[in-house]
Amino acid sequence: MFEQIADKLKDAKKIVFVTGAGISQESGIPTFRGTDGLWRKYDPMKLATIDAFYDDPKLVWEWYEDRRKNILAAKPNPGHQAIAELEKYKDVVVLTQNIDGLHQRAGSTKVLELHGSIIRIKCTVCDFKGDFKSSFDELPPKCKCGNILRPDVVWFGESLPQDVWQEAIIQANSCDMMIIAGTSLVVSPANTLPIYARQNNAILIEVNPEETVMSQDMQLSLKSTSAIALPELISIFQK
Ligand code: BV8
Ligand code: ZN
Repeated sequence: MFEQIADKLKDAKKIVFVTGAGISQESGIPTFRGTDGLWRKYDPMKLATIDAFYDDPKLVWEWYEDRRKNILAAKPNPGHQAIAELEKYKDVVVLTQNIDGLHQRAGSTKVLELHGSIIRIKCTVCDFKGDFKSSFDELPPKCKCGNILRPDVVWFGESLPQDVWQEAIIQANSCDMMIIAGTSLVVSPANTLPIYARQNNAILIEVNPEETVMSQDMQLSLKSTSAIALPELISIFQK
C-alpha cells in the first residue's frame, strides 16, 4: 500500500496524525456518522451541546456514562498500536478528535486531545478538574462547591481549549508528513489541520475506507481501515 511513498516515509522528520472516531471503530467504539454511528441512536446536536446539558443534565450524563463504560472496556487496536510503535523511528505527534484515550493507552506519548476526554470531569462553575474512572451514585454528580460537574469534553458551539488548539496548529504547520486516519473531516476547526499542513508543503496521506471532502487533496488516499493500513505503514521501518 505504501510502496509509492516508502522513501518519503523514511525521509520524513516529523509525522503528525489527525485521527477521528474511525480509528477507534475497530476497538468496538461506534463512529459518529457511520452506519454503526453512535449518533444513529441519539441526535448528536441534541446531546453533545451545552444547551442539551443544561436542558437535561441527567440525560446527557447517562449518554456519557454509557459511552464511558464502552470506552473503558475497549482496547487499543493495531491502528493505535502502529502509531505508538512509529515513535521508535520518527518524531510523532497525534492530534485526535477522539475523547476515548486509546492513543495514550496504546503507548503514544505526544497526544493532543482537541475535543477533550471522557475520562476527565470538570466543574461547571469552579476550576475543579479531575479524572473520572469510577461511577457516580447520582447523576448529574455534584462538585464540592455544590454545582454540577460535567464531562471535560468540547461540545458543539464551544471553542476548543485555546492552548491545545494553538499547539495543534503549530504541529500541523511544522510537520513534513500528515496522516489523516478515521475522520470524515466534517467537524471544524479540526478539519482545517490538513490545510495548515498542506500550506507547509507536507505530504498528506489519508486512511479511510470511504471518500472524504479532502480525499482529492491527498498525495495518497488509502481506501482501507486503520487497523489494516497503519501496521503496513510501520512494516516499512521494520524491514
Ligand atoms: C467551534 C466531543 C467555534 C464530544 C465533538 C452549525 C451549527 C452548530 C455548529 C456548527 C455549525 N456549523 C459548523 C459548526 C461548528 C461545529 C461543527 O463543525 N459542526 C459540524 C457538525 C458541522 N464545530 C464546533 O462547534 C466546534 N467548536 O467551532 O467553536 C467557536 C469559536 C469561538 C467561540 C465559541 C465557539 C467544536 C466541535 C467539537 C464537538 N465535539 N466531540 C463528544 O465526543 O461527545 S465532535 C465529534 O465529531 C467527535 O469528536 C468526533 O471525533 C468528531 C468528528 O467526527 P469524526 O471523528 O470524523 O467521526 P465521523 O463518524 O464523522 O467519521 C468517522 C470516519 O471514519 C468516517 O469518514 C469513516 O469512513 C471512517 N472510518 C470508519 N471506520 C473506519 C474508518 N476509518 C478508518 N478505519 C476504520 N475502521
Ligand atoms: Zn465546583
